[in-house]
Amino acid sequence: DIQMTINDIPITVPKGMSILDAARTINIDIPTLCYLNLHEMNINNHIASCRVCLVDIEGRRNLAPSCSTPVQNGMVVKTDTPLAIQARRTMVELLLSDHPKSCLTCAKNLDCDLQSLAADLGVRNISYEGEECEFEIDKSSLAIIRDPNKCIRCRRCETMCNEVQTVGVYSAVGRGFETVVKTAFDLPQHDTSCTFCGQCVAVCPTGALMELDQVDKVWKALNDPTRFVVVQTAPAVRVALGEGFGLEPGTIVTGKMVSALRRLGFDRVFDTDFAADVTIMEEASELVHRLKNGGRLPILTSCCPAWVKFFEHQFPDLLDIPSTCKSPHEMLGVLTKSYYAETYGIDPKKITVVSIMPCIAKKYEAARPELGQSQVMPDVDIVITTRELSRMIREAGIHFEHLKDEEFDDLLGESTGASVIFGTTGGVLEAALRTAYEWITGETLEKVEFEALRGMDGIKEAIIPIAGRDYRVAVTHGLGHARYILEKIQTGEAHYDVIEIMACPGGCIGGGGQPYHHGNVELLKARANAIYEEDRSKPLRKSHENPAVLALYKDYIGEPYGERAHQLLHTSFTK
Ligand code: HC1
Ligand code: SF4
Repeated sequence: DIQMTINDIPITVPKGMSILDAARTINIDIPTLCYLNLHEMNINNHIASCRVCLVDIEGRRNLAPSCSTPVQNGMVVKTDTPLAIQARRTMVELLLSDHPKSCLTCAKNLDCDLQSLAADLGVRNISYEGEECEFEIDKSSLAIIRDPNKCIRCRRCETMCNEVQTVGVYSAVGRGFETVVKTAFDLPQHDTSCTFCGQCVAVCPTGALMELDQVDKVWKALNDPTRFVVVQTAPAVRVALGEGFGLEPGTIVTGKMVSALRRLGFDRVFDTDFAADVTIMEEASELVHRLKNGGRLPILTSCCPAWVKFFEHQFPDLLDIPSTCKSPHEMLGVLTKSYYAETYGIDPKKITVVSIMPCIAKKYEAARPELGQSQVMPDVDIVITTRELSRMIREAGIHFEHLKDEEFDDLLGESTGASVIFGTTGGVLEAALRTAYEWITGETLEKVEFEALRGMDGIKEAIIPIAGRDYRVAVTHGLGHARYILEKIQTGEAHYDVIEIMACPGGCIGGGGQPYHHGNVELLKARANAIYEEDRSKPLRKSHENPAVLALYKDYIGEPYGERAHQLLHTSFTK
């Protein structure tokens, strides 16, 4: 252990800790900008480029960046000397000198790290005259808008994309004021191997990386009297939406969210969770089918569109192993336009399906041509993120915190605890095991919690004995971890039966469309705990017990994994 003082407070901290983290142990927050460190997931932006976290260390001539300077025995650190504070202010002034000043109309207004830092440091003048750049804004993709003019070269996006996701879309080019983070060969984002996971957006401190805003499209549909507008909400949205209204991370707002959506004018409010239960019916059947017929294992979950795009680009030789199930929100879309429409005699062409997702890649997924009946009638018409929904609720002047809880609409609104846990890493596999166990053994599974699959470790593995056979299963989140495990499968070093893969750290709760996680693991844990709490509160916790799902199969689909199920609920992948 190391003994030292920070602002005259003596502390003992472990060797190797940074001064920044040491200060946080005694509730002293040194401002940061480029810093990004998700300790448990081994995510760290080493770059120390912004120099905003400078501190005074006794006996040293220069100020030191606290994020990258390790603690030492006897160190005497001051975080608040006039010199340190002035140096930080200068750094921010330099950043602002060539930054657009259009804060009022910036999509990141009031949610921007640079803006709040300038406010906290009381920057009132910008003493340096920098020249603003004039880069083209990249609007090529259906998911991400990239405005290099707002880039402050912190390179968090680069660390996220290159080291955590191992996709390698970005790199910094140029020197000094001319430096900017760009795609390789300056290609439009759409033409790169970007998976649209949105993790670069989740950690960008400014408005340089944003989701494609589709709120206007939703308002237009809602105000078109000829449209029957249906909305569905993903599992992870209900444990994060409240943050947009000042509620604690991990507050469950399912009922308020439903109420808000009705007030916004949606004709029906459905739950993606219903379709997550359907997904389990299909995926567990597919697993049993592969086991009976000697099909290729492992089976990989296919509900995360960023992960799907990743393996299409990076592992084309493995395209026969993912489950062919569409993702739950796509299933809910197609079921609305078939089962629901036929049951109530509504013309499916008049239905607009809007998905509220924690995810940016779902925007791109909804536009995939195979996910719908021709381009004319996609399964899902518009996708907006959790953040976009909070903006809509605010635009409508709804006092979210004061809303009374309401229930989802019938037919596609009922769900089990198994579907709720889809929203956090390990949940899809746990849900599938709850059903597969009972189907394979014919016995009741008493203990539904699979603890080994829970938590924030990047790769989780377990051996699950079912009816005399040991099933080797794994869960990964973060695409780098997926790559690691898939490469082992390619070389034959590892053998599994089932693997759950999610692109975002923490799974959907850490999605690129959620209130910004800023790389805070505690926040992700609070959301995950809320997901498990919601699961525990449900009277039914196994997908195959959902009465509305059983009715769907009895009245409309027939056998799970049968002919009609294939037509509606399954898809294919492209090299
Ligand atoms: Fe997800 Fe899914 S869990 S992908 O993580 O399978 O986005 O929440 O909606 O579709 O159900 C996201 C979350 C979500 C789908 C489901
Ligand atoms: Fe990389 Fe994901 Fe950002 Fe695409 S969306 S650039 S894959 S981090």
